[in-house]
Amino acid sequence: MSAELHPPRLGNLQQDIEEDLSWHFNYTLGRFGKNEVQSFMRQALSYTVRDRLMQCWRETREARFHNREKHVYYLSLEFLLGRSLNNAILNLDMEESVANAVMAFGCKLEEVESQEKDAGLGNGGLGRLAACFMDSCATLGLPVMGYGIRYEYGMFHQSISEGHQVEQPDHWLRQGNPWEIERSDHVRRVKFYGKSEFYHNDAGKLCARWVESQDVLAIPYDMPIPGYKNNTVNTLRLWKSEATEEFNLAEFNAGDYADAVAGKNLAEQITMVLYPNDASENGKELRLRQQYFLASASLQDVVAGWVKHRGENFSDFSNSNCFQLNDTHPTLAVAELMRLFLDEHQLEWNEAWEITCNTMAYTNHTLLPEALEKWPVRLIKIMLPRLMEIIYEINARFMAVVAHRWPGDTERQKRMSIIEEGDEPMVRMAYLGIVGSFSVNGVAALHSRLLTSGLFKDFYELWPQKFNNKTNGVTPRRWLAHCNRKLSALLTESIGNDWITDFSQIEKLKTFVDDESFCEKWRDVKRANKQRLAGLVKEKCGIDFPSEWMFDVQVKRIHEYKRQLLNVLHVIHLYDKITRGEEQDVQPRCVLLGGKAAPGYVLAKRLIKLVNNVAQVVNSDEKASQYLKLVFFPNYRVSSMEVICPGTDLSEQISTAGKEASGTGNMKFMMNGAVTIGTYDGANIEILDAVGEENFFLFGLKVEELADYRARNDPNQIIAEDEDLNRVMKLLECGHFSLFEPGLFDPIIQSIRNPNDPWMTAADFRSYLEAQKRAALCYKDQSAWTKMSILNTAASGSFSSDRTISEYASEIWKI
Ligand code: 26Q
Repeated sequence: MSAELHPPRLGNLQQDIEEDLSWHFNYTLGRFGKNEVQSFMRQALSYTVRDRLMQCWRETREARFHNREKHVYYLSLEFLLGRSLNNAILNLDMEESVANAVMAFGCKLEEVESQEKDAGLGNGGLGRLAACFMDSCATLGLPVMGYGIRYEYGMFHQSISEGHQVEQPDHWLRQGNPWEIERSDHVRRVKFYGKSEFYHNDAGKLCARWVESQDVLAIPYDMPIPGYKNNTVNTLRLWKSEATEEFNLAEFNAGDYADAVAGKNLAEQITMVLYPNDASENGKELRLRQQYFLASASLQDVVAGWVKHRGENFSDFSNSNCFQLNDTHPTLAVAELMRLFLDEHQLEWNEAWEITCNTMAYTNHTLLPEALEKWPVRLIKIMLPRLMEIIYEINARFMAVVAHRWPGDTERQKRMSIIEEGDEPMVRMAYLGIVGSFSVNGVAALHSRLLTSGLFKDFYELWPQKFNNKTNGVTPRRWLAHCNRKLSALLTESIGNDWITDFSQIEKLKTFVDDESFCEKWRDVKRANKQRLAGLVKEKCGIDFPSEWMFDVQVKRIHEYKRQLLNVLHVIHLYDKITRGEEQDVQPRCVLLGGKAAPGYVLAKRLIKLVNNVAQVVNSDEKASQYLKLVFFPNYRVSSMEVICPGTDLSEQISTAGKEASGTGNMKFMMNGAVTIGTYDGANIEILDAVGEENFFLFGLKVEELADYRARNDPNQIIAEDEDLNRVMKLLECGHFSLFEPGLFDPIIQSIRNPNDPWMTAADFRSYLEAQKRAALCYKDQSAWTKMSILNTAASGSFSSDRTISEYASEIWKI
């Protein structure tokens, strides 16, 4: 290493980067040995790249502050960022020089990048959407800041033991996180428990205050969010909880020093772990504490900034600030902003309420009634006494509005009340969100329509103007430019490189669909990506995926409504067909399933076991394995999707119609040239509209048909009358996939045979099978398939999160 070191010079030439790497090895990391280069390159490089963001980060902040621009705050309990190093290098446009500099130290950039742990601070779609949105906001140069929680442990690590999911803690910060900067100068205090008290202020006004509370400190950690080659660096601020100094003061004074220090745990627990639950809420007190902790710390942060620069006049607050609530998880923000205005800044109710309602906007991400968040009044009363009073008052005034609009309609009042009455009165978080916001949006056209005609119908009748749709999108930087280098190069070679920031340009690809040499290049790229994926599958699962076979992929959280089961039934059907001698018309295929099950979701975990058992039988069958391979891909996460989606031919989006709010994996696959087999659900509908029926394998009952069908659904009869399904069920029921554990799959079998099966597995089986046959047939004609693949990428223009964010910016945020 160079003997004359100097502080980082921040140049972008290979030599500058090499020198800065040496600097960080020596001075930041204190690593002097040559043999330490391999192990510490990732960290040295992260600091080297981070240095180059710092100036832009400061300038972005200062420009925003000087211009007094309206700011948006994206409040989310989840930000599923994945890796940062690759993203920063891409956005700073320094890939070549970095790759060469790293090479000069004997390392390969791709390997260095893959040593970074994913920031897995989210469960799935909702958390990854927040991350894509942050990327688009920065790339569009919008003044948007994210607020979230710095979980010590992110989404659990999934390993598979004897076919079962085993959860292990994800201590992602263990090797340090070069992408965060602690900002102890912006600490906030968050109150819990205690009680409220009324008093007269200096002006003689009756005011409330929250006393005898147990406070927790919120320490902000800022992460840079670089825009794509535009010198913008936005901020994601994540809060960590810490005990206050006077925490357990009494015990300190009583001499119980050690016990008192141990007691700090209680405060520090708040941000310890992400709840790995992505649908049915489980009512854990700690989860509520997390939600309030985020809402309170973030709002205090924004309000304190306001007071510092504008003083106590809040009349312009809603023209300058907007909070976008990512589902109901942070909706206590509505009541918290009221508390800050009323108690800390002594505004009158009406003024405070008007500002609050004009500042909050709420996004809904689910139609499953069981996933609608509710918290016991009893719990909120104890944990957040002042908030509960404010929620009661909000509700009382809202009930008056309802009574005025529908005089005498007490049924409707009951239905719409923020407080659900009963033995255990509950606060309905979605209703608090709707009442306290000026905008309520769904995440795909169908979903938004179903919200206004179903779950939120009463509210839509009262305030139609609040409701709108913002169809989800994904960032083409990570989900194409970064993850699919080969396709990116081909795209840029043929249509230029504007598509990276103006994804509507991708449409130009259409003109190449009849260009044979282009099609050949397209196929070459797909083959290379399939080989890369096959390498990963071999490494993780020990199974060979021949790259000429069709790669059929379903990766997402494991859920009954997503119907991974339907996929498995199809695989069993293919296995049955091959083993009974009808292999001649089976298109050879490699089926990959992956995803995590919530640790308490027994049926979802059993499904994982089923996939593994079927895989065992199929892959070890001499004949079947000549046509069919099945794997369960362990620990599916953002960085695995970066390898999986470019290597996929067929994208499985097979939810029960009306259940998947949008889906976003569907968009990542489409961009990368996979063809979708899917139901008429969520954003699939918009994908289908964009690409045309002839380039999409549509199947299954539609929402409108389902309601009718449910009443007469008779799975047992369907099974009896469908020879193929009957054979599949027989294999399952005779224990062919559970030879040593009889009864293992009984709960799954029962769910298929259940006449009230909410997921309609048997009902959609035949139609799914037919769609699979069409897909297989089409795949045999490689030239036809390639055209479909090209047309899918070409039609994916509107599924960029840049388009989504532009709509949020102009229609909701007004920035
Ligand atoms: C709530 C309370 C307590 C504990 C956990 C939760 C919780 C956490 C996460 C509830 C739901 C989630 C995540 C939901 C989610 O990811 N929804 C998905 O959002 C995507 C982005 O809009 C959509 O594309 C998917 O259709 C939707 O399922």
